Amino acid sequence: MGDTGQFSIENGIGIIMIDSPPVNALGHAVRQALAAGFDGFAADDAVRAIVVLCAGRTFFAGADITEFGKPFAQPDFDALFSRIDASAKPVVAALHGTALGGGFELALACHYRVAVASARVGLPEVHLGLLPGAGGTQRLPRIVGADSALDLMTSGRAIPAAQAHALGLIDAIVAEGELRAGAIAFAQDLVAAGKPLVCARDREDKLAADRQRPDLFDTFRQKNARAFRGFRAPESIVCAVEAAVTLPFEEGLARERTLFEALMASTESAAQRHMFFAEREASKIPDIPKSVPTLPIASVGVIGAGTMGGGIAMCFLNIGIPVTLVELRQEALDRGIAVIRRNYEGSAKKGRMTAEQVEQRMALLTPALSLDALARADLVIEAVFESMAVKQDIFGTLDRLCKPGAILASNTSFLDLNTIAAATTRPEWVVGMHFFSPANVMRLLEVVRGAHTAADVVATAMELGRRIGKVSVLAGVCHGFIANRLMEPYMKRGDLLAMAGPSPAEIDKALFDYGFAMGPFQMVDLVGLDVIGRDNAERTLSGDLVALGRLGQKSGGGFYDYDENRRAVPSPVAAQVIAELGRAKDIAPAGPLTADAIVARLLYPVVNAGARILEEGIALRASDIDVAAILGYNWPVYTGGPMFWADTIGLETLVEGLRTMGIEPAPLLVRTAQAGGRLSAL
Ligand code: 3H9
Repeated sequence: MGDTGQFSIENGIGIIMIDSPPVNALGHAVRQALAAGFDGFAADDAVRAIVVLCAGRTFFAGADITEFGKPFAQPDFDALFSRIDASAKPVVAALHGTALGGGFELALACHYRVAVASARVGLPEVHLGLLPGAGGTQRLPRIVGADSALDLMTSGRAIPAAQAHALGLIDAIVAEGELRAGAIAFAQDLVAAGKPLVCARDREDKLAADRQRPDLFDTFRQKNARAFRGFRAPESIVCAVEAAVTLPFEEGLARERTLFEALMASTESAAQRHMFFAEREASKIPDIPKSVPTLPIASVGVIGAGTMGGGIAMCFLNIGIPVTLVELRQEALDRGIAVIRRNYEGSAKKGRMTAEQVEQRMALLTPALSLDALARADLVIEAVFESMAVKQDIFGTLDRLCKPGAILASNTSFLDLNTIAAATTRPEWVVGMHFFSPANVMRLLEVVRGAHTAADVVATAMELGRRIGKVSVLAGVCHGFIANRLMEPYMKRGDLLAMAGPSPAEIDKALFDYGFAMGPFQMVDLVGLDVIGRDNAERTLSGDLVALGRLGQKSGGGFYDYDENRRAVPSPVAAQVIAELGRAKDIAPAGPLTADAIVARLLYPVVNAGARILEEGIALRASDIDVAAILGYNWPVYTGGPMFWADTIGLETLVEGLRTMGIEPAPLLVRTAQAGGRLSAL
C-alpha cells in the first residue's frame, strides 16, 4: 500500500486514512488501500465502526481522470461499494475540502457522512461530459429526491456543507480542524446508540413521491433545453435519474453503467476532458518555473472607464484589491463608476451578493482625473481605445511617474506590445493583459509577453489572472495575439460566403447548430457594425452597411432588420448590399451548400490560423489555443476547441478542404497531417 493508506484503531473505531496528493483522486492504489482497510476492519473484532478520511487538502476529489479510457483495474468502484454494502459495521465518511464525483459517490455509499463547515460536495462529472458513474445517479435521488438530484448533477455545482446538511446529504457538521476526532466521536455515538446501517440504496421515501409525478422529467428537459443544447451528458443524467425513480436499484445501476460507458466513448466527453487538462496546462510556462517568485500586487490602477476599463476594475474589486480608475473627463468618469455600481446592484438583485458587499466593493474604488493618481500603484492596466500614438503617450507618462517596480500593462487587443513598451525606459516591466468583453464575465485572460518582459512580471500577471478567476494563457506579440487573430478569418470568411450566395440567416443557423450562441452576423449586429469593421481599408459589407446608417441592433438594423420584439428578420436592404458588393468584388456563386459545408468554410480557416499561431510560437501549445477560443469566444466546449475539433474531423480532410477554398494550409498542418499526428497534442 506504500503510504497511500494508513489504518489504525481508536476506541473501537477503525480509521482508514488515505493520503494521495494532490487531490486524493480515487486511482488504483487508493482503491486498493481502501479495499484493504475495509477487509481488515471487517475481520477485526476489536473494530465496531469504520471512519474513512483523507489527509491533505481534500477528501477524494473524484475518480482519477488520468485512468479514463480503459477499464478500471480491480478493485473498481463496484467492488469497493459492495464491501460497504456487506459491512455489518457502520461506515462513516469524514469530509473536508472538496468531496467531488466518485469521491462524493463513495461518501453516499457509506452509511453516514460528517463534514467540517468549510467542506463542499458535488458531482461535477457533467463538466467532463460524463454522469456520476459510481452509483451517484441512483443514490442521490434516493436521498434528496429527483428535483434536487437533477439540479445538482446537471449543473455540476458544488454546494457548501451547510446546504448539504439541510438536504440530508450530510448527517452532522463537526468543528473545523477537528474532523478526525469529530468523526470518531460520531461513530462511537452510533455504536453506543445501536443506530441502524443506513443504505441509500434501500431508501424509498423520496422516490415514492417522485413516482406520483409523471411529467417531472419532461418538464425538466423543457425548462433546460437551451442550457443543455449540444451537450450529451445532461440528457443521460436525466435518463439515469428516470431509471432511479422507475426501476429497482440494481437495474438502475446497470442503466447508469450503460449510459456512463456511452458517454465515456463520446467525442463530447473526450473534448471536455481535453479542456479540463488544457485549462490546467495553460498555467505552465516551460522557461518560467513555478519557483520564480511573483510580485505582491496590493493596488491596481486602471486607465479608461469605458466598458473594458470598468469590467477590468470590477475583477480586482471582486477580490478586495483597491482600484484607482482614471478618465480624462469628469463626465466619462462618472458614467464609468455608475455602470460599475449598476452591475453590482444588478448582481445583488439576483441574490449573488449582499447590499453590504456592493458597498464594500464600491468603497475600494477611487475615481481620478489624472494619471498622477497612479504613482503608487503596484500594477497599472491601460484600457483606452486602440491608438498606438495615444498608448505610447500614456506609457511614456507612466514611465515618468510610476514607482520603480510597478507593472505596466496594456489591454491592447491588436497593437504591438513592443512598440508600446519602447515608449518607456523599463520595457521589462511592460506586459499585455488582454481581457475579453465583458471583462468581469469572460474567463479568458491573455498575458502577452513582450521581447523584454521580465520572467517575474509574466509570472505575476499569470498568477493574478488565476486570482481574479480567469484562465491565463500566455501569448507572444503579433497582430491580435491568440484569440482575436484566430477568429479573424471567421468573420472575413462569413462575409465572403454571404457574397457567394448563402444568406446571413443560413450561415448563422449553421454556426448556431454547430454550437455557437449565435452566428457571425447576429454577433456583429449585437456588437455594432461600426465597432467591428472600423479599421478596414478596403470595402467591406460592414462598411457599406454603416454608410447606410445600419449599425446593427442599436440602430434598428444591420445584417438583419429587427421587429418590435427585437427579433431578427431578413433584411432586403442588407441582401442588396451583399449582392452588390459581391458583384463589385467579382465573387463566384457558391451554389447550394450543406450546413456542414458552411461550417467548414468558416471554421477550417480558423484552424489554419491556429496552426500558424502555433508554428510561429505565439501560443505555447495547441491546447492553449483551444482554451482561448472556448473561454474568449464561447467556442462550444463539447467540440474541444478548434485544434481538438480539427483532429476529430481528420487533418487530411482539413488540408484538402482548405485547398479547395483556395487557402494555403499552414506548413505545420500539412506536416502533422502527413505524419498522421494530432494537432491538439502539439
Ligand atoms: C468521476 O469521479 C467519475 C465517477 O463518477 C465515475 C467513476 C466510475 N483526477 O484543479 P487543480 C489534478 S470524474 C486526476 O489545479 P485546485 C489536476 O490535474 C471526476 N487528477 O487544484 C492538477 O494536476 P497538475 C470528478 C486530478 O485546488 C492537480 O490535481 N471530479 C483530478 O484548483 C491540482 O488540481 C472532478 O471533476 C482528478 N479527479 O482544485 C473534480 N482532479 O498539478 C476535478 C484534479 O499536474 N478536480 N487533478 O496540473 C477539480 O475540480 C479540482 O482539481 C479541485 C482542486 C477542486 C479538486
